[in-house]
Amino acid sequence: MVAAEFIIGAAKPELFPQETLPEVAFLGRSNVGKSSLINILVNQKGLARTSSTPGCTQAIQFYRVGHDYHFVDLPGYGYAKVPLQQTRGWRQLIENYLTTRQSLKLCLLLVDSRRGWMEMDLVLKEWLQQAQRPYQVVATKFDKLRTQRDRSQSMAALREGDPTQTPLTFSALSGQGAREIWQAISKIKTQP
Ligand SMILES: Nc1nc2c(ncn2[C@@H]2O[C@H](COP(=O)(O)OP(=O)(O)OP(=O)(O)O)[C@@H](O)[C@H]2O)c(=O)[nH]1
Ligand SMILES: [Mg+2]
Repeated sequence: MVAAEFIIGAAKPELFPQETLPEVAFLGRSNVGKSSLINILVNQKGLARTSSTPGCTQAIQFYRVGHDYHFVDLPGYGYAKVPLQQTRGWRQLIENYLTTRQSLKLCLLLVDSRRGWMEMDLVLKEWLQQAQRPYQVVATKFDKLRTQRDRSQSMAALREGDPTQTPLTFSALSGQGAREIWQAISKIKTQP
């Protein structure tokens, strides 16, 4: 068990905390389950705020996880009701973070296993590849796929969208997949 604590919600780069620990960033559409995944990984239900209303996480939320990592909850994208102006601000903030952050060691790119790759996911994935940012695809809400056939189809579609990856599966309901995600995180160096 690790003790995790909230550091800051940063709506501008000046507020990003010092790069003292290697960082794991959680990226994906609004409502895909980024905050829920963080809570399960650190085993603290209310640490990252989750909501059935998309667009819940606005600023970049930084958490310290034990003495080993920062977990970074990035605001979700692709939610139609967020005003365009806000979308632009989001892009700038995220791009700033992703391009400048030296302590960022791993991006977990979350994709809803029922929906598969959406346009913005693919844009972000290609962006990560070009920026040479190491990333791992995580298929979320896997509990919602009831049959083996649905699960296989979902995985096949995810692989097709990114043949370089073996997606990990995750369910925040059961916790299934958390161990494998921790294994992926543990591989990053413990030095910034
Ligand atoms: N069934 C199921 N529901 C999930 C799972 N993960 C998240 N949810 C639900 O999906 C909704 C959104 O989850 P969040 O973790 O808040 O999603 P988010 O990606 O942080 O969303 P934003 O902060 O808006 O970008 C909540 O109602 C969660 O309870 C899962 O694995 N299975
Ligand atoms: Mg969130």
